[in-house]
Parts: sequence; structure tokens; C-alpha cells
Amino acid sequence: MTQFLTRRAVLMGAGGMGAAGLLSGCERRGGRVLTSSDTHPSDYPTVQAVKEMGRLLSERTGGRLGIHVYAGGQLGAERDTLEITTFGGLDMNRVNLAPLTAIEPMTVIPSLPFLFRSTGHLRRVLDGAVGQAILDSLRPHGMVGLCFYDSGERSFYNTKRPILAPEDLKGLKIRVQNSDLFVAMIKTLGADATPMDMGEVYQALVQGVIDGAENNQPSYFTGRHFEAAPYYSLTRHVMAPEILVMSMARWEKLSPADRELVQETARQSVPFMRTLWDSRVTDATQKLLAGGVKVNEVADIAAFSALMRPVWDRFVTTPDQKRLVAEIEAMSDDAGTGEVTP
Ligand code: GTR
Repeated sequence: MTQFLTRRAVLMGAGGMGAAGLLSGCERRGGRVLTSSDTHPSDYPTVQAVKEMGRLLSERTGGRLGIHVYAGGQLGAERDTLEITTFGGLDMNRVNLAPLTAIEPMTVIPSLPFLFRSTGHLRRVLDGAVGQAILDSLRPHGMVGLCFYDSGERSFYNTKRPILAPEDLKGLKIRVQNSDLFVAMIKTLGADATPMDMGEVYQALVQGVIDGAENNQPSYFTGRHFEAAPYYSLTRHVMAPEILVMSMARWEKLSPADRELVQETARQSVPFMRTLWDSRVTDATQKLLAGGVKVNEVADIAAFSALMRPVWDRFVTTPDQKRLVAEIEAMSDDAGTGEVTP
């Protein structure tokens, strides 16, 4: 019931029942507590980063602007909250790039398997003109891309066995995000791809509806998936980043100065998030090992990348996509500065 009321309040554009109560005075001054959604719990780095952005916004505007993050997936799965965001029922949303791949072809690019050579390479790409082009590509879809956040490397985990070669995935039911690209990637390795929302994965593993999934260590740990699926195999096949978007409907209601402030504070939350992210990966990895997870390196990564590479041709079809992929491949691995360039 609470969840229903909260969801309804946000949908009504009230900014949430609690937030609405706080608003009245500051709304008269053109202010607002912006609503934002996240599938992760409130201590997760993505949630912390958006809260930090809210803190900065509030500090710079004397409390006129702020952000309330609805964490833990309380407003629904990413696919659904994205839809709500596009029609303006939510002001902001932090999601993975995967559910956006069905909406905008440019978002396919950073989600391609084995595209980035390192975290340095990824950060350099996302901080520069290529990243900006991808953020801008969402505008015709009713969203303003504000910034990217790290999401580490996704690897396979399952209830049955260590994955050392693609053959080990044969016949396994692997949960994927709601994205044709992810379905294709998993099918090409010989596994059975099962699209499902993140919130359903733990139960599906426990009940044997699926045999495994793929994700970074912090999500694997935070979702307690490791308890049911203790084999974690370091294929590191995708580095699809997280993205923070704002509803175009809300953006257009902001003054030019406030838009600049929103964009600037979002950028400033990126290095903050990266610091939290790096320590979260270390911490989750230690806790997973302590929790009895069997982590294995995969010696022949080339066997996976060779099978997954044809997915590029299927999903990279437009001249704009091809140009960006070429630019990314030509870019060096040097880490970004941590400052996001406009
Ligand atoms: C996580 C990501 C979430 C969600 C999740 C999933 O790594 O942070 O936004 O996309 O993966 O697999 O659904």
C-alpha cells in the first residue's frame, strides 16, 4: 500500500508525498525537490552519487533545488521508470544503459561486448565528446542525458559450475536485462537468455527458474545473488555504464541558469561516484570470497570475444554508430582526469 501510494504520488508529479509537503514555500521561488529513481538500495554508489548531486544543488541554491532519490526499486523496474520519466512523471532516473538500447541506437555502443580495454579507456571515452554525443542522443526521446557513472565489468555467475569456456554455458538459463543486445550476446555463447527485471533475479535463482545471470561484483553481492549462485567466473564481457537522465518535461521548466547548475552538479558527482565505486568493488569482492563464492579467472577470454564479436555487426548499423565505434577503438587507454569535460 505504501509503495502504491508513493508510486502514485510520484506519477501525479507531486514529487512524492513527503517531498510535496516540504515544497510549497520553495516552489513559489521556482524551486523543487527533484524526484529520482534507482533500483539499488540507498548505500549503493549510484544512489549516493545522486544524493551528493542533490546536496550540491541545495547548497548552491540555498535549498531552492534538491533531489529526493527513491532507492531500492520502490518505483518499479528500470524499463517502467524510464517510461515514467519520458512522460514527466519522474524528474530524474539513474539506470543502466542496457534498457535504453531498445530506445536509442547510440546507447548500444558502450554496451557492446569487449569494446573497452580497461577502466581508463572507458572513463576517457565517456568523459569526452563521444560520451557527450551519446548523452545528447536521448533528447529526441524525451530525456536529457546528464552524466555516466561506472558500472565495472559484468561477469557470469551461476548455480552449477565454474565457466571456463563458452561450452560451459551451453544449456544454462541465464538472466539478462531487458535488451535485445544482451539477449543476442548470451545466445551467441550457446546459453538460454531469459530477460527479467533485476528485482526478480534472487527468487528466480533460488527456485531454479534460471541457472545464472551476469553482473558486476557490487550488484552480485548487494542483490544476495551469490547465496544461490556461488560460481562467479571473470569473463568481464561488458562494461555498459550507468547513466543519469532527466525528463525533458522537467528540464524545459527549469530556467537556463538552473539547467546549467543541474548539469554542473551532475558532472561533479561523477568523480565522487568513481571513488565510492572503486572501493565498493574491492569491498564486495572481499565479502564474496568470505561468503564462500568460488571466483575463477578465465584464461581464454578470446574464445568468448570471438563468439560475441558478430553481435557488433548486428547492432552497429548506422553511420553515426560506426563513426563512434571507430573513435573509441582509436582512443588510448590513459585514465580520464576524473573531471568530466563539457
Ligand atoms: C546493475 C545496474 C542496474 C541494473 C542491474 C541489472 O549493474 O547497476 O542499474 O541494470 O545491473 O542487471 O538489471
